[in-house]
Amino acid sequence: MDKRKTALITGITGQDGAYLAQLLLEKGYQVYGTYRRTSSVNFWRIEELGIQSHPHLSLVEYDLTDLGSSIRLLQNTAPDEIYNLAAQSFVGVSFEQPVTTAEITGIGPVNLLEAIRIVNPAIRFYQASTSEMFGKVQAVPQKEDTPFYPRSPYGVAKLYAHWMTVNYRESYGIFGSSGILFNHESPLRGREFVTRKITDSVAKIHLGQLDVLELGNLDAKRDWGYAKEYVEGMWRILQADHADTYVLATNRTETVRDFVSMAFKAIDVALEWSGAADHEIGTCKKTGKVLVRVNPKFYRPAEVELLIGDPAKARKELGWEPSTTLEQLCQMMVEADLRRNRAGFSF
Ligand code: NDP
Ligand code: GDR
Repeated sequence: MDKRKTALITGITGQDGAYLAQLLLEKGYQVYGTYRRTSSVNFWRIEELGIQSHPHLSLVEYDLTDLGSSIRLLQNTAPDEIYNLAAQSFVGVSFEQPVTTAEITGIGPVNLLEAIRIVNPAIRFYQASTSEMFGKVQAVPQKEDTPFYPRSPYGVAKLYAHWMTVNYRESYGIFGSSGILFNHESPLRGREFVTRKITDSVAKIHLGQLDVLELGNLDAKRDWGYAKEYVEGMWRILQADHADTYVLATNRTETVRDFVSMAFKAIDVALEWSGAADHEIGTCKKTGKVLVRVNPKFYRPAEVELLIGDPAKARKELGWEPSTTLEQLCQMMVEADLRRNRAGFSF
């Protein structure tokens, strides 16, 4: 039997880290997953997936901003593949903490690339690049050769890490690949992100635990897919013959407003929208009760108005194709949040 492959996942406490760990364990990998030291444990996602005690999963404390730790991490875990998912990943916060975001999301990956160069240049490296690098619309749909124009400190930091991955590939022959992933969601999505904020709030409204859902820009359009399918794409990217850059997306875009209506539909509530953009409201068609309200405090200093990706290259070269519809995804998320809120806890 072949030797068990070893994968290192940075950011296993996040949405993608948890799903990717589950996938790689199913594929027979030895998985090392990194987490940050915090004052309270943060393992709810791997617990929810039931993999926290898997015999082939080891959790390692690590901070991406530390070069020495990055070198020791690779020496101690000897991975065949690294999936760098760790990041300050919330676009909204990046406007408030641009320097921290640059250090973690921009420079952090370079610590890993340097560690690969020093410890073992044969390690395959996946960088979690993002559709936020496209930012201000330059072309529709966006694909691998669409010009970048990031609109947030997060997008700028990710673009730096993206180009550094390309640069290490071209300069040192390192197998460094980037997945330019469009938004992907799931019941394990953090509650600060808009889809999960919506599904969690809809569940709370249904259960009488919340009156009104407050949101920012309802006109933003996003290409939302299902995270579980996207981590399969990450794995395929590292199994390819050569290192490269791939877009993963669904090629469908909807507004935040559409997603809100969809989530309320999942609890049999039809919404009616009215009012000007910065004080728009969504009311229940049947009762007239206000259930959604725009609060400009959630607006961003600069917005990415429209994202829609073209995943043709990934389909052709990797055989990757998403199949879960946005309606199915939304339903799945509302159901999970109803279950959690009924049980009296929601992370
Ligand atoms: P999450 O925010 O859910 O997870 C981010 C992870 O990074 C967490 O485990 C977090 O740890 C960890 N982390 C943050 N800072 C550090 C640090 N200094 N050192 C080590 N670990 C750190 O993100 P997702 O799972 O949604 O996304 C995974 C990656 O993919 C991210 O890089 C994100 O930017 C990128 N991406 C995500 C997309 C999406 O739609 N989800 C789309 C495109 C790209 P902790 O739990 O302690 O905070
Ligand atoms: P995004 O995701 O910025 O695309 O980044 P987010 O869900 O935060 O925002 C999507 C859109 O919704 C609008 N919006 C709101 N957003 C939040 N969070 N909260 C609100 O109340 C709200 N109201 C409206 C936003 O303005 C935006 O237009 C995500 C992250 O996972 C990144 O790490 C990743 O790289 C990209 O997706 C692709």
